[in-house]
Amino acid sequence: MTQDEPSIVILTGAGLSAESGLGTFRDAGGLWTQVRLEDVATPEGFARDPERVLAFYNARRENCRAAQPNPAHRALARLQRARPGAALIVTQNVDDLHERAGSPPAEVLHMHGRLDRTLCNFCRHAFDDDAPLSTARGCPACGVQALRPDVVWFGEVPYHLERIFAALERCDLFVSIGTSGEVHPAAGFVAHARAAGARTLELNLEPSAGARLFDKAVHGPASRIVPKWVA
Ligand code: BV8
Repeated sequence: MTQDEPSIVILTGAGLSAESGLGTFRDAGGLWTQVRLEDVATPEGFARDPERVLAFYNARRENCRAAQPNPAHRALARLQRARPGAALIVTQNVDDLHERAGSPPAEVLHMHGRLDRTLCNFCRHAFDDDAPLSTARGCPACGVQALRPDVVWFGEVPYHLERIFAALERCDLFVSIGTSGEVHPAAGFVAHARAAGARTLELNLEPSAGARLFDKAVHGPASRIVPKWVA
């Protein structure tokens, strides 16, 4: 993002990909209502039962491959292509639907990692890969059988925080789309942007946990309200 561009930071969450058929986490029927996050999205859960964790992520890799970007992803990509460098997407999502919709990869920060990358839990070597994960696969760098999805689990430090906070401090507008505002540090971004003088807008199916911190809100399905906002 260039220094003098009026800048927009757009935080996206699972609600953006809901209409692409990927589950959200905390809605009725959401992922965290089917499995305990402590069992499948923490380092402790992986240490306790790696096969169970890898099976959970292999299933999500399958769903991700079958999913298609929806009109909301495509509208955001149009905005970014129309104004190169002006709109930075910070996504909590681990799918690649922003990129497949045409968002420039350099303008999409996956703060919770990506399902289509694999990480060695032993030497931290990370690489593009969406083959089935298994405890029998050795790390291509160190050979240890400790491969996991390159996603940020609870208790782990999210990616790109320095660049995210620098963008929040400089942005004119902070937009939050499809997130419940329950997970930190992402849930604190709106307060950070406000403190730096940005206007704040929430586009969500319903008011999030941080709703009171937004100057404006539009409620409805992302595939309807996001293209209207971008237009
Ligand atoms: C960390 C990857 C230390 C894995 C995920 C205070 C400060 C700091 C930390 C904490 C804190 N309090 C608690 C913590 C610890 C913890 C945390 O936040 N716990 C929660 C449960 C209270 N945070 C952490 O552990 C984080 N790490 O803190 O490290 C640190 C921090 C900073 C600096 C140094 C050190 C790591 C958190 C990351 C965990 N990994 N994902 C995976 O995907 O399997 S998070 C998980 O929740 C999801 O992946 C998702 O990304 C994330 C947020 O969920 P949402 O995207 O919001 O989804 P949700 O279902 O909740 O909501 C969907 C929304 O969409 C709803 O509002 C719904 O109404 C709306 N919607 C639905 N359909 C539509 C729609 N909107 C529009 N259209 C529709 N059609």
